[in-house]
Amino acid sequence: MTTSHIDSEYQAGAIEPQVQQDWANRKSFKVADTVEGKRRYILSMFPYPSGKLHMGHIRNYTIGDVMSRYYQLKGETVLQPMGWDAFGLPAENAAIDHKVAPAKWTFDNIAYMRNGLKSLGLAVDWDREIATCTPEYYRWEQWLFVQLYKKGLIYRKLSTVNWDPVDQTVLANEQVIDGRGWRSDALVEKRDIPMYYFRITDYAQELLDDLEQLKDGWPQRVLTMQRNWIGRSEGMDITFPSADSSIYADGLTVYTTRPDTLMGVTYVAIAAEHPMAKKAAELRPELNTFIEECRHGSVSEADMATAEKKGVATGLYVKHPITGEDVPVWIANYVLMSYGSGAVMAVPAHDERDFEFANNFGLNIKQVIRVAADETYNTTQWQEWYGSKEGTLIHSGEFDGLNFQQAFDAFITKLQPQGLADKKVQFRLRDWGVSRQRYWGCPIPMINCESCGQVPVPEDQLPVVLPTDVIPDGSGNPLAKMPEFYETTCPNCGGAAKRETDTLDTFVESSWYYARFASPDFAEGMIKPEAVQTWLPVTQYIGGVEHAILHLLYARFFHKLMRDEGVVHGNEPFTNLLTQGMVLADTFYREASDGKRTWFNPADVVLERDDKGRVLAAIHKEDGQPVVIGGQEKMSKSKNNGVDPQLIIDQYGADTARVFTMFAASPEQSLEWSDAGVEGSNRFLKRVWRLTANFLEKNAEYVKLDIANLSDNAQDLRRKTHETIAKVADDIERRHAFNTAIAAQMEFLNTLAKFNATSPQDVAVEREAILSLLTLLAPFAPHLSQTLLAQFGIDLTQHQFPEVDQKALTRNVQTIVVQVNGKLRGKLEVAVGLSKEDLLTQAKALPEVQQFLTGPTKKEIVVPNKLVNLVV
Ligand code: ANZ
Ligand code: ZN
Repeated sequence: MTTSHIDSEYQAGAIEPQVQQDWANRKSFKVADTVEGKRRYILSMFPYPSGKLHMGHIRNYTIGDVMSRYYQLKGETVLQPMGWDAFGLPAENAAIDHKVAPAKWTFDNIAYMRNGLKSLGLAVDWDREIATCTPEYYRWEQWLFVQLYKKGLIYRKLSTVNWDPVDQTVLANEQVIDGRGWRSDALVEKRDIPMYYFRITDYAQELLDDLEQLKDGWPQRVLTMQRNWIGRSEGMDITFPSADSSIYADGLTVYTTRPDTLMGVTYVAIAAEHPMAKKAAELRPELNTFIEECRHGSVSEADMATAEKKGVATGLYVKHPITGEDVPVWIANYVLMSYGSGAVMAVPAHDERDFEFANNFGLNIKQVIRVAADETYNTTQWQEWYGSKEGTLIHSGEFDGLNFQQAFDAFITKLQPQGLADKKVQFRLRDWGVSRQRYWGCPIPMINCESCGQVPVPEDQLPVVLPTDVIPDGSGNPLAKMPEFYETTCPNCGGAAKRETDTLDTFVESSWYYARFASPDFAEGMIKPEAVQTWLPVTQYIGGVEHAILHLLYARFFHKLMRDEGVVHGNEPFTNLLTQGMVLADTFYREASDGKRTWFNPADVVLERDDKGRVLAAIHKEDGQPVVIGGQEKMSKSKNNGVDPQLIIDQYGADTARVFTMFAASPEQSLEWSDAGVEGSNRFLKRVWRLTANFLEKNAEYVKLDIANLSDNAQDLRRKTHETIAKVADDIERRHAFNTAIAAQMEFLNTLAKFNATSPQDVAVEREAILSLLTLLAPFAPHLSQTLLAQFGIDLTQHQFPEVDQKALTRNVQTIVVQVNGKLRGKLEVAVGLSKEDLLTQAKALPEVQQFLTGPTKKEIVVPNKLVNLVV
């Protein structure tokens, strides 16, 4: 049945383009919007079109592709789409640097990267490709925005943001590094500007509760990160009445999770933006210097906790709610206006931040919780107790001796009737500010009218199209300078009005693309209802752990928003999640006298090794001088240790790149790049090729397998074949251990290579083994598999994963233990099913047994398939 002659050597460069063309011609991976039967949606996080594929992409997409192809072989219909997270800042920066419109830059990059991904041989339905920067896509995002705005789930408010005075934009907390803008390095200021917010806090409890539904499909670590980010805490609002209500009437309400420490409060700290701080500054203008200072620096909680504790006394006092004593009020840089009520009851003895602050300013420290048995304490001991709710109250008057819960109840009982305390559930999660003062994003579909205020763009006027022939110059948002964009009429009163010129955070696009893939061309709504039924939720999502918090939380939130809008069903978008590890590579550098390091790409460095292969030194290729070996680090621009995957694909072929990335580490682990590993993977594929080519050369005749008539050798090979099938299936399906799945195939290949067929039935078994190996390998090296299987008349795209033949797994030889008086004395290798008599004869004949048979046997026990015990 051999169809054509193949090269005796593996030529990836020759076969891969052909196979890819074949898939494209036949649309092998196209799936319909509605499908009956077993189906699966496998999604790898879509890329940002930066212009370059990196190893992280290769890893991410190969994992998804291995899974997709595996389940296709199992007879399922698999949706594996690909698209582009196409809005965002880098396009604008490129525009500024190269004077090219972000749209052009983006689409050029997409074209280039699409070719790169196609050369990797992904089983993607390319007819479903989407780019989030197209009006066909974002029009539905605008539609949802309008619905949510009408429902009150989106609102506009003035809010304090990180403002980069050089880039003229709002920065996210993570874009502020040591108080400076991540790109401009400018000192960040705080500014109050109107922004649109998604009311994600309305869903905080549900986002928390539904994590329970994900506990079998998501990594524990990611669930914990989500839980901590949502940050539910149960505590108490406690009010400290104003000491002089003629100055400040309201008193101060603080949020605390440790009301048991109430009697240890020695001052109250407020945020610089707190109304009481403003009041104090009116009385004492010198406070403005500090308040102004707080306007710089980050609004991130993590930064605030670690920054040096700074503050000023306001000169104002509040009354302790229990004792009525005056408590000084300080403005402190570690108090966030956006959390709780922007005020903290400070207990330096039991809170680390308060302790640091009190020490800096010589404030009282009063211990009120006793944790250790004896009462003597020192600050080192306090350190250990921070955060502990274990102790009992001391120095707390009538409350002495109570534990945490008792104290909680006692303070509520005492203060609630006076309106001074209330139980409170607090979430760390804040509403999601989505306005960006940027050009290259989805226009916010709102109109600002002088007389009507904010008016949503009517549905029949959607989409609000972003002009694409714009080249930003770095000074603010170009949309705000384009009357042809912003001039409009108010849909409400018909008067002249101004379009919103802010665009949406790009996290909004990536929050629902997974759903759009189900029916990417649907023009009547976000998703076609039948496609929702067929494809959602995503069965398996794959991506970097760096997205474990924000992206996944926003996507989960969007799923619930869309559910409540009737667009999707179910509560969660991603049933199973796999987070892949980082890709690492060697680093090399030289250090100048001022300590500045220059990093060299591994491709420009030669390693000198001793005869055992140990690395002795690293030498720069060009100047022949040594460089320092910096160890393995995450591939990054800053360490110049990126390996361009396209070079690997060009040199060795996509199949080698795929096998290497899957073999070098299990998906959750870090993957260490190594040239030797790439070569090893390539050698493996070459050996598979050669073995198959040899077989085809020698065995043109097809022989039907007859399992009843196999030689021992053939039975052994057959057992290995079916053991490997079972192992690879289990590794892929249950363990996601793609590396051991490949290792098992390598071992299988070794067994196959040693097999020497001497009869037509031997050849039949060998053929079965080779076809099985080629099929097991197909998810990893599909081009090679498809080409070789074709030689057997098999079309990979129609092929099935082999079934495990349980009969093949049972050994025809088994080991029987021989005992004398219950002690192990020898072992027998015998055919399965040997008679009792024959077993006994063989056991007694063993020399190592005979020496213990000192007399006639009194009893002879045979446990079938296991042991013989001779009693003398
Ligand atoms: C007194 C106290 C004593 C506190 C103690 C802690 C330990 P979580 O658990 O994360 O919700 N806090 C309240 N509002 C704050 C704000 N706006 N900025 C900074 N810190 C704020 O944190 C709750 C605790 O964080 C609260 O409990 C409060 O300090 C502080 F031994 O109150 B605690
Ligand atoms: Zn109006």
